[in-house]
Amino acid sequence: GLTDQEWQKVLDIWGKVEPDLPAHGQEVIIRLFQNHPETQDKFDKFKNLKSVDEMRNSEEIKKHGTTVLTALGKILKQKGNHEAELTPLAQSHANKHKIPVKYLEFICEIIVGVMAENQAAAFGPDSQAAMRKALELFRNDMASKYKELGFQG
Ligand code: CLN
Repeated sequence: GLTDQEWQKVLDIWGKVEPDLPAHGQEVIIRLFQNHPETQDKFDKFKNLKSVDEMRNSEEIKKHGTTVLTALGKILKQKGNHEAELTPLAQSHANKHKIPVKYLEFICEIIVGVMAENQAAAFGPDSQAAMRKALELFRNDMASKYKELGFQG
């Protein structure tokens, strides 16, 4: 787990991301699709988007990015006691969307990268390390749930 100090760093930096959640979310999704095109194939609603320009102009991408980061923010705020939030997310991503754990790794790495660019001043090495730890905990707990559900993600 994370120490109280580490959670404090995570929630401090998240507080800086939150006022600008749609922009961060949009960037995360676009970069994910650019760097890992196989992730885009999991979305029926985004399969038609071919170029970065089309992605930038898509309100749906921005909306989905906001949905993802809003859900992640709710999870982070539980400071590890996120069972209630994680269970439905693991169920949908395993059973319905069929998302391998590897893809969760991809998006977490991209989230850290986008935060580092947009929040350069506030997101120092200690904050980055704490954020990575929090995202690792999220992924590990998702992976455990996947196992319980019998999904070999
Ligand atoms: Fe996801 C839908 C949160 C990573 C693929 N995702 C949702 C919803 C979220 C959500 C809330 C709507 C409710 C639901 O279906 O459940 N996703 C997250 C969070 C993360 C996340 C939080 C990690 C930080 N999701 C992923 C990926 C994966 C994926 C690893 C592929 C690339 S990124 N998610 C989906 C898909 C849907 C979805 C395919 C369904 C989208 C739709 O058709 O509306």
